[in-house]
Amino acid sequence: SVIEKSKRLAAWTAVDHHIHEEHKVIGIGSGSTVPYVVERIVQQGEKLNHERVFLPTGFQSKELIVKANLRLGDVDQYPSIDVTIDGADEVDHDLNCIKGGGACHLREKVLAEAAETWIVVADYRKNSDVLGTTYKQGVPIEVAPFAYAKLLQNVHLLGSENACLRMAKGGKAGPVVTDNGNFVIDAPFDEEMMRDPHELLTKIKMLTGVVEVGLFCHMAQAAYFGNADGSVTIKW
Ligand code: DER
Repeated sequence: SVIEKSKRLAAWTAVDHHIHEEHKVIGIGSGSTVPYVVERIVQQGEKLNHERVFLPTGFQSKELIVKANLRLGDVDQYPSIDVTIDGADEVDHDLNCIKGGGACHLREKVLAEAAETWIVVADYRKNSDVLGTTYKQGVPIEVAPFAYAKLLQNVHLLGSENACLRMAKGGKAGPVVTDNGNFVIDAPFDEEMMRDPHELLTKIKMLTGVVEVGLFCHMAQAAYFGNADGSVTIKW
């Protein structure tokens, strides 16, 4: 499909621009775009990849690394990462991202912060101006299960009347449970609040029981978007 082609285009271009011989410790994000990142890295050859270690941002990311026969590493052993490449749900004009559509944003943010360079890859649907314009499900917030009901109230008071607990769809009754054993609250905020994502991030993060917030502000060095016409848009 056009969207899959644009994901591959973004991922291949980002790998070609940012993953070179000297990069040995590489963070792999989560979602449906990063498989194309791994695909392109594998094409750099076994010899080069045998000298590298790849750190996952969750179960799906780990499976991707293992299935590609790449060397799996642990962030405990490699706290400093050369490059991490990850997807996003939406990217604004300032490279701020909504992340967490896949409920992996805690480990994603740890590996994003630990990386010398953090690069976002996405299809054209994610290329936005103000967050919340295209990704309407709300800011994903990973929360401690014990605190979720109280947090829902506090997130409502903060300005998200429609905030709700993310329920599993099919295959499991009850809420989505993250790789860390936590719940996710999706909290839509109005455009006014989404125009200052860093301010919003700070307010949400201060609420008791919040584990991590799916707003990645001032973290990306560049974002690559594949377009339907076969071109690539790079924001930096
Ligand atoms: O959850 C995340 O942050 C993932 O990176 C995900 O949102 C990216 O989505 P994708 O499937 O469009 O790459």
